[in-house]
Amino acid sequence: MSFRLTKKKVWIGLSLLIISLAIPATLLLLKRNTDTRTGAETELADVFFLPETATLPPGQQVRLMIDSKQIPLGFVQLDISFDNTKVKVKDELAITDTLKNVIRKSTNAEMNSNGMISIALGLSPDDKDNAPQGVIELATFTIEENSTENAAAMFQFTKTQLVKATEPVEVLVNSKPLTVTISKQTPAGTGGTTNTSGLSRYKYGDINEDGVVNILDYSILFDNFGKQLAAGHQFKKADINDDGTVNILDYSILFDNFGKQIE
Ligand SMILES: [Ca+2]
Ligand SMILES: [Ca+2]
Repeated sequence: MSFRLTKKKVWIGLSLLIISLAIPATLLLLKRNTDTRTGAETELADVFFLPETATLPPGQQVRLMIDSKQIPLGFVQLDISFDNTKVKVKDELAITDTLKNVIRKSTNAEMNSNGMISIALGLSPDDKDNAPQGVIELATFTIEENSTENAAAMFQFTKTQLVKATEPVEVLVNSKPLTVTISKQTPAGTGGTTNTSGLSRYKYGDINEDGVVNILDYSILFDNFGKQLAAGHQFKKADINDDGTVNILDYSILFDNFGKQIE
């Protein structure tokens, strides 16, 4: 009799033990799922324009860029609003072939009457194993002033939806607007020569300081892209803005001055 009681007690004890172990295990699993989700959300992609600021006139070619970091992209939808009483888009959007399926693309007439640029692009099924990632140029367009007076305008992202190529998950996006200044005063130095007024030539993208910003400077920047160059490094000047890393910001400065003579 006493043996049976003991056996019963053992069973109860075991059951309690299993339950008490199961609760923390479940909690741990739940926590791990939450952690995984939080981890995914920290992968921020940047959506931006190059250059980041423009002064009109004359017209300025603008590149619509994404830096998806390590995330392969399968689908991108972007809406960009602008004040069509101050600026206008010249010609049609030129879409690159990064994401080959053009699902939606505003026409020139739509953009200028609505003050809205809308683009939706998708990965071609043929490219499924070769989805773009990192710094991607999505499209280019040219902007012109639509005002006879000095003015300021912005191109702002009103919708940014990026979807991973590998799973139907949205990527969080950090977007930066394009700031446009319309200055009706004749800009100085339109002859293609930039006076450094005491600053080193490399600050304008002339990395090898031979007096012109060209493909040689580009190749130095390209070779050192992503690197942190120590003081005294042979190509330290590829870090044009001196922020410690050769990156898209330096590329942007070089791009703005490409072809110019630097005095
Ligand atoms: Ca040069
Ligand atoms: Ca830099």
